[in-house]
Amino acid sequence: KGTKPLIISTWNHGLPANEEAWKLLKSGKSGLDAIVAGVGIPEADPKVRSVGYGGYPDREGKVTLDACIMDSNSDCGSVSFLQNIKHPIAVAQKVLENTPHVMLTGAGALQFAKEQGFEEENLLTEASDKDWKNWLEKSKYQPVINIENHDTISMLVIDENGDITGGCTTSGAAWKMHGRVGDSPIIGAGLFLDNEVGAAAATGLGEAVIRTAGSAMVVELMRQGKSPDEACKEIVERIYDKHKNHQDMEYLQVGFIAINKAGEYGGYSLRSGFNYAVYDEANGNRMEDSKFKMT
Ligand code: SD4
Repeated sequence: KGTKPLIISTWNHGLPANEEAWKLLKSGKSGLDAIVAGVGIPEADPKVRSVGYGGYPDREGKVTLDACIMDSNSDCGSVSFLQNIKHPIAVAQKVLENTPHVMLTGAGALQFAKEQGFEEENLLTEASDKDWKNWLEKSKYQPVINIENHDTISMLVIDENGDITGGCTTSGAAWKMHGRVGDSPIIGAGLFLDNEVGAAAATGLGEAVIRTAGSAMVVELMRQGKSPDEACKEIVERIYDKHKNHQDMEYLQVGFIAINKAGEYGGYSLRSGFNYAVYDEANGNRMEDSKFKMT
């Protein structure tokens, strides 16, 4: 039932991201290059307030970015707490390709990015600066479900040979503490893949995804025979069980997307409102609403 190639990305900004990634994939570029170019579109878009340029800052007014990328050989690269670089996913690719390491963070990640030729720039737009100043008046840390906090872009790609790649990039939770790192740059939490099995990625409250090793678990559930939909559902149920008496429950949203080796895909979220963009040969590029546990 599956189809290859296939691209799936979280949220509405997944549509233009898929469009670009599909173009590259069809022109013979690697899954990695397709992902970097694809998610690079929302990264550069100031209207997308949860990724890259124009992303909401932390509570000190600093835009700090998290991203990671992984290929079919299980090679990965990640940057976290990176400032002043518009395309953290591209830096993550350089970590994968040009270093013996998997993760670089903060000042070291910035130093590496500059050595690789990336330019430093201010990522705090006037609009995000204004929203931050409004937030400061009350300084209440209480994310708004599906809006402030949950618009990471994660993209999973299976090419026509059945090789799988994935990437994830975000400005993280709005108004987070300075130095906070979410799930998105953590291999196994925000993103995971095993080229023998499939791939999964997360969006939503990173703390909950990290606590449960979310994306790694989705892939393991698929290894045991679950469909992408079933695997995403099972881990969302687990996250619910672990959090139902937790202070985070009130505003908790998490969503997962997944693909398997056959080119089947699926997704599931805790609350309604999550959607993802899917691109394949037969049906083109379109949005699909995720199934969910509760409203
Ligand atoms: C995080 N998972 O940093 C991300 C949040 C998200 O826009 O989905 N953000 O927790």
